[in-house]
Amino acid sequence: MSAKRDLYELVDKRGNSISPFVFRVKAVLGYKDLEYKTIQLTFQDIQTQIPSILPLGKKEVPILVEDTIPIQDSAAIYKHLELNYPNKPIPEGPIKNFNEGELFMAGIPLSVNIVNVVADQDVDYVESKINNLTKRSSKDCLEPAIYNEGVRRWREKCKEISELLKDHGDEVTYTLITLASIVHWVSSIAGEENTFGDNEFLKNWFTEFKKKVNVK
Ligand SMILES: N[C@@H](CCC(=O)N[C@@H](CS)C(=O)NCC(=O)O)C(=O)O
Repeated sequence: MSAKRDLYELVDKRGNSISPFVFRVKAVLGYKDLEYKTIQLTFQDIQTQIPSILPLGKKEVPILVEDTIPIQDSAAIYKHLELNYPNKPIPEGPIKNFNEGELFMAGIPLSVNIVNVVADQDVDYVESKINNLTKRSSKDCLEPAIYNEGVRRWREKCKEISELLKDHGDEVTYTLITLASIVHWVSSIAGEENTFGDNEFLKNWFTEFKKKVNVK
């Protein structure tokens, strides 16, 4: 008997999914051909609705409810799905010289554009998150001189990543799902032009990878 699955996700005002961690879960489910329904939440919804689903959990998505059992945290959900649906395994597959944290950090200056894409009721909340993280207002971070320097550094990092992908790009591993999730996060918030620039290789790899793991 197949399970019923609800995946709680974070969306912006256009209804687009903007969380890298949710992307990871969608990729694992998609690659394993496991069906699921998404429940779209704003940041405000996460704060108000998650306690009734998971009273002792963090106010964060992703949460996957399989039948009636909720599981939180993308890594825990990956492990659960790997254990219970081993027919299409997804190995961890670490890549030498790929540092997930560095790529994520490089994406932060571009992710400040989140103030312009979230639902109206989320703007103040994300503004305070940006202030905590960068010690600046989003307006200062988005000043062209500062923002463009962030874009330049991000693209430099993407060039390094593209070199690694030339050897590993055909694989479906959790490391590559993580890498793709960070590219997804930046492009969903900062737009494709800022994210890829003239890096056609990364853009094509990302498009093909999403097809392989069944993520739109
Ligand atoms: N370690 C968690 C991180 C999840 C996380 O940070 N989720 C963010 C969305 S990208 C969230 O729900 N944030 C809610 C908030 O900041 O209020 C995982 O891997 O699932």
